[in-house]
Amino acid sequence: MPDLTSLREGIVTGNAAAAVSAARSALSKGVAPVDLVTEGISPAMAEVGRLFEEGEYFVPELLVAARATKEIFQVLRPLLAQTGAKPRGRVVLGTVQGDLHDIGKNLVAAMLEGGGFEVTDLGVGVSPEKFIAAVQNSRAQIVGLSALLTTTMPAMKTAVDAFRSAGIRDTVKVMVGGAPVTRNYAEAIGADGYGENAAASLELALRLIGG
Ligand code: B1M
Repeated sequence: MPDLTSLREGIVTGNAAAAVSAARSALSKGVAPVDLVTEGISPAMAEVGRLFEEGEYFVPELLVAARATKEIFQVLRPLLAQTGAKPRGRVVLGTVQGDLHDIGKNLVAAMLEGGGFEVTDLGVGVSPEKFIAAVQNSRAQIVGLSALLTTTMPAMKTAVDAFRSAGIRDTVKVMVGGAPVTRNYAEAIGADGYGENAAASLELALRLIGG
């Protein structure tokens, strides 16, 4: 596997142009798009999070790192999406109401697409009603909820309860994840599974559809 140091450095320093150029170069050398996610973007954002927690980075640094990540996704997403001919399954995905974090959710989307799923990504701050409408329209087998704040985790339970009230709970599997979310929490709110990271989420999604 070619060295992905300059890709990670581009993200950590918020140099989007350098990060995208390193991503393109790695792809041209045969690195699989999925490996760019797991070996490049994921560890780089973990490093950004560490620097933030240690007080070395502040919100502006987080934002430029997030922007660099998004620009790489623009290159990766079409490549990830074209890997499977017929989708293995359909997933509706979003960050719950009140929460604007989307980097982890985007990694999960990329990994699912790479694994052959058709993903409807509803973005951030998604209301239960919007999740319900998307599940009904797309006839998704799985709905994925992401939350990064302890204050927005309860919105996951609100969403699961709303799925039950709307009569779709038995037709769709619920997968949850995000840094503060745990397996116990997932069970407590009646979700069907907890994805610890993007790669584990793909395995989970395959399990949930019986694949
Ligand atoms: Co925010 N933020 N942030 N932030 N931010 C955290 C989460 C925080 C832990 C930082 C800290 O204080 N130490 C803290 C939360 C504390 C808490 O709740 N206890 C926090 C806070 C407080 C806030 C604000 C309130 C700050 C403020 O304004 N005062 C504010 C809230 C805004 C809002 O949402 N309403 C805020 C804002 C922001 C930015 C906008 C600046 C930026 C987000 C940019 C963006 O996403 N576009 C940001 C960032 C970048 C972070 C940290 C530094 C990094 C998050 C990240 O991208 N991680 C974060 C600190 C940290 O996590 N160390 C922090 C990398 C990403 C790859 O990991 O998202 O965990 P993660 O995703 C993983 C897994 O969790 C899992 O797979 C992913 C890939 O492996 N996963 C799933 C995620 N979703 C999944 C769904 C699944 C399955 C798996 O199934 C559906």
